[in-house]
Amino acid sequence: MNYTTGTGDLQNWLVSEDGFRPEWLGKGETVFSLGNGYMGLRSVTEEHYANETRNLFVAGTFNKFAANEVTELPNAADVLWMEFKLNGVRFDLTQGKIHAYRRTLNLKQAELIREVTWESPNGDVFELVFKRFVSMANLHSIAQRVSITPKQQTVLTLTSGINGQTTNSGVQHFLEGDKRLYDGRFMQQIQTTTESGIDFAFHSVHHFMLNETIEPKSIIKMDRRKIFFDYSDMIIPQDETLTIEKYSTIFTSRDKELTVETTEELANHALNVTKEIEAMGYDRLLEEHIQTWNELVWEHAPIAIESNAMFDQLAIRFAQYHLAVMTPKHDNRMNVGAKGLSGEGYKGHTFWDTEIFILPYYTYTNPKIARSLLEYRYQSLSGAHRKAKENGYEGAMFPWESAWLDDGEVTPIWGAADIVTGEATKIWSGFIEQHITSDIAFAAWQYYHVTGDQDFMDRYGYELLIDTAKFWASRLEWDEETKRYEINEVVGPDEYKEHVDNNAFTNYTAHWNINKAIEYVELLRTDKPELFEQLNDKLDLETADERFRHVLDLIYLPQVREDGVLPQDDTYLQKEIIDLTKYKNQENVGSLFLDYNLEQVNEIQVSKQADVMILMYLLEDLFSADVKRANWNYYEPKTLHDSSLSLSTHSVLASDLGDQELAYDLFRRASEIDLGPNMKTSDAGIHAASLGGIWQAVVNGFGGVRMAGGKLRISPMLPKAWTSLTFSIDWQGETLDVKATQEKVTITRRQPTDDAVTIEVYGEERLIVDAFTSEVLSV
Ligand code: IFM
Repeated sequence: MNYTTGTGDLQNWLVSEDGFRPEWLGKGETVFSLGNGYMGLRSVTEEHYANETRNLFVAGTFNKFAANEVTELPNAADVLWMEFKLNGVRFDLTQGKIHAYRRTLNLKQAELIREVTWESPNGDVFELVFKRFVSMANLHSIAQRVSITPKQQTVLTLTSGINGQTTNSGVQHFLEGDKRLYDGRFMQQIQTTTESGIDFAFHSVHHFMLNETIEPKSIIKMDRRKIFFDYSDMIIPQDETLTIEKYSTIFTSRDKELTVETTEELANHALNVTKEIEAMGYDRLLEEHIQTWNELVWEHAPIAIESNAMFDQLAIRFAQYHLAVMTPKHDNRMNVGAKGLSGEGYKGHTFWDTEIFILPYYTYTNPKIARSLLEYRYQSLSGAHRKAKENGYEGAMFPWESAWLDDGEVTPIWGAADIVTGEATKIWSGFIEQHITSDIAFAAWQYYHVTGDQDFMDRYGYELLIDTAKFWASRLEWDEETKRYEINEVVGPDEYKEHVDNNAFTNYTAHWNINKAIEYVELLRTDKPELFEQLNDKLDLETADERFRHVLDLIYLPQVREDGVLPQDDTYLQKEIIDLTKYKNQENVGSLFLDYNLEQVNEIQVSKQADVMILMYLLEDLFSADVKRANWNYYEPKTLHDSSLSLSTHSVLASDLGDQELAYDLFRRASEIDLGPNMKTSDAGIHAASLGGIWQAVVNGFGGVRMAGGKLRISPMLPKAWTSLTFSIDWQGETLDVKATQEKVTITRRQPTDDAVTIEVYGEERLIVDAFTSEVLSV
């Protein structure tokens, strides 16, 4: 990967690859993936290669292949596909000679460009430029432009169309459906998912130009789940350029904004849109697309890092780019997948990754989107109730992995091979990784305090907070011997410790959840009697409240030892300590499993990811700086950061502890999870949570932004490498612009009012009317 190809206005906006390596296809497919939250398109090349993974996902269109499989996001038809024959030779970069090659993702324009000079095995030379984008302005459109300039007169043959033979690793989620050609040019393929019955309408059309529009000789063909054209006998004179444009649209019967009722109406609408976008042409479509990106992302929440390390600015833009590509902002029945919309990994499912890692980005910069993502959780309460009931509990027990709103739990049961037993490893998360419930409650509370969105609280927030607390109150187990409530048999955030008792993160956040519910029941009772009555009817608040108050002080909260260490669970600190050097310095994550199976790992003091440390980040007021440091010193050396969620959390914490250089090192390592030199880490898709975490490392870490106890704190501390950091955040309905340097920070209210805003800056509460500047002080 090359990060320095952008110059002038495009400095720190371009990510490039300078060579074609078939064994590294997955990296580029993911890192360069395109999308608009409605759909995500893996960046495969037009022409086919072995080991490629051609993926097109439309958010929220889940399907279940068979009763014993879990719901997953189906891989839709391939509309990118084009096969070229140049003077009778297939265009194939594994053959002949590559004289020049560069593929670049322009983050600003969200456009992918591949430039190749290729010599075919028979000695002919061609310059080819491939461009494409997935429109942010028209969520259903994909535009491609291919320019071919031969160095000798050339006869071109092209096969191109819609290929619905795609699968999810062999699983076909679509019925055959109908195919049809309209007006001799517009290809149509209608397919329906096998179980969920969602109709997909795919359309593609080509447009050819050689100085002027041409109509090459063509023949339409159909095959199983496939419709395509064979174009032949296109003669391109030496040094002239043939441009081929391909416009495709994807619509589904899940599209909320459509008023169509039948598949036929859906298909007609889609066909009309395809005609419209073809008429607009690539350049106009691109212009609109760029403008929308600017409005939604680059001008909306710009972050500027002045640094001697150019990579840092690129890294935060890369994170913002992919967050926009993966987030279904158009529909509150959908959420973000752990791999966004860029790969089959985790089946398109939503995890706590959204609430704890991604949501803060939106809460602080685009509350509307944050609210939409939280509304998804509210709407999935039925599944959470079912899961609670099935497990003998009350209230809302959110699934560890989520797909459809009312699905309940969709975590697969069996995972990777156990190297000792030779059996598949059981995935316990869906059964006992339960902290997701308080994570969602926490995120709703955080959203409320940062945005001040009372309407959200009245409609959804109080209910979410109380219903989740009801789950915890029923989940607690009374221990007669110790006379306390415990939470046993769980997996905490550290997934290398299964079936543990009293995981600190789980117990503390459950306690926090119940405590908040008590506060809100009281508030409703006194200040909002009508809402109290409504929720009482639904949740039986009186009984719930009684239980909350009874259990609260009896919940066991593991206590810090004399040396300041908080036990991660009842047994972690008694487990064997081994030399982890080899695994800490690993090139690929999970190297521990080449030597141990999960059962053995369970018995070692080794962590996959932040556990106690993330507790100390989220509930920061409960722990002193000394305790945080002691726990860092104890747990970090035992943490392999085998989950991509780990490094960014550690970076924020290192910032909190005043170790900016360590924080910077961790920020860099987090940024390299997808963008770095390891060419295998991103094969299954982008690391969505890590990208949200990178934003947190910058804004919550170096930018020192935090909402604690309902109050805002902004106390930036930059790493040495940075001269300045500029960003803006939304705080309770207004925008604050923050510029921090090594010496001072200036906070400016974009829409000042007479009511001053209170912000804690370096330990002092400041009443800011329009702007405030402070010297940088260590915290
Ligand atoms: O949610 C995470 C989990 O914390 C670690 N394993 C991967 C999941 C999805 O990203």
